[in-house]
Amino acid sequence: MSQTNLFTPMNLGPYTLKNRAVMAPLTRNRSSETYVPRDLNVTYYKQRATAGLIITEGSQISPQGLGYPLTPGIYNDEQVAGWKKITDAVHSEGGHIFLQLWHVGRVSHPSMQIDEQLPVAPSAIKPDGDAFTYTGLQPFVIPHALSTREIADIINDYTHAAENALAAGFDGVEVHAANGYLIDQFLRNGSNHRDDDFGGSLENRARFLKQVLDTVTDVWGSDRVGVRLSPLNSFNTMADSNPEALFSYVVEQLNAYDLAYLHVVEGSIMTPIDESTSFDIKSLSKIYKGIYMANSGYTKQIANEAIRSGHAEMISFGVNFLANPDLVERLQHDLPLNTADQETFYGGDEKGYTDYPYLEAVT
Ligand code: 8OZ
Repeated sequence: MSQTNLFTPMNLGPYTLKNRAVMAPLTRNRSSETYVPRDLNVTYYKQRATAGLIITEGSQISPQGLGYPLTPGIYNDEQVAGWKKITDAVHSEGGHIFLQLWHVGRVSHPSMQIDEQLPVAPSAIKPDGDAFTYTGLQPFVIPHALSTREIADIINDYTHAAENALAAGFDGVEVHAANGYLIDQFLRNGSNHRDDDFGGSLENRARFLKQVLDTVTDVWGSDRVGVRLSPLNSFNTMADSNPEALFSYVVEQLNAYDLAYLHVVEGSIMTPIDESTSFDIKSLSKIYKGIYMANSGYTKQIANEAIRSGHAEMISFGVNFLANPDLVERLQHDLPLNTADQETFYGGDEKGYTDYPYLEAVT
């Protein structure tokens, strides 16, 4: 009997995916100066359409959601038209593509905001370190703590962005609730000190995520919406007093949504895991009843073990997809992988973006 592995097709919501190897969302800072996807971005995504599923780089839901140079938006018609070229190209290759909906919250800088306004957050707590601005690194500032009225406005921005993603021809959307951005800032009590309905108890801290999911699933139907969490990631000064309790609760709540998938960053990016509060992250996949997508340092062998053991149904690959447009074929046939060039990860042109060679070109 054949065994399910990374290369076995699967159903995801209404779709049949060619395999379970997913291109993870990767910020590449190569949109136009008006945050519109360009032809260079079309080539990049088209090259990677043999992934079972592509999840795009984070796309800000509003000008306020911006925190890094040249990341593409999904809040105006020009951006929808730019993304449409990408979804058409990926579909023409038989691929599937979800857009990642992103709001950075406090991980921004007044120089990146309309009228030099303060970045927003659940509470007026500054992250450590510097923002990446158009004039280089600048220290983070104390963000503006959102009023409940302003929170409602952001939920409306999510609705609008979700509608735009539908108009742009995506197959679904992933809600970015990971890596220290706005939704994660609400979830964790290191960044959320509110004493209203959006802070304090686990129920209250999860309320913003649930309101986002309520509206996004209204637009898309729950089976075309995924969500990404990073329970152990300390990037962007994320901390929680009891991440196991928090994320066990959140994942239980997600069961009720019947989503396309839950995507978990099981490790940390950029910064080390806080060992004092870490827990057995694999336990979350046991709590979750739907499709679980695992991320962080998976090789073909570990991916296949995870699928075989029932830990995960799908595995996402970041750096390896960045450097190997034909990653699926290379993994399938145990062929060598291109090495990723860190210098060209964030910003630049086609170098380190669309010029990684395919196997045929490897001698
Ligand atoms: C690295 C650099 C900039 C942004 C994330 C969107 O961590 C990001 C990101 C990663 O999810």
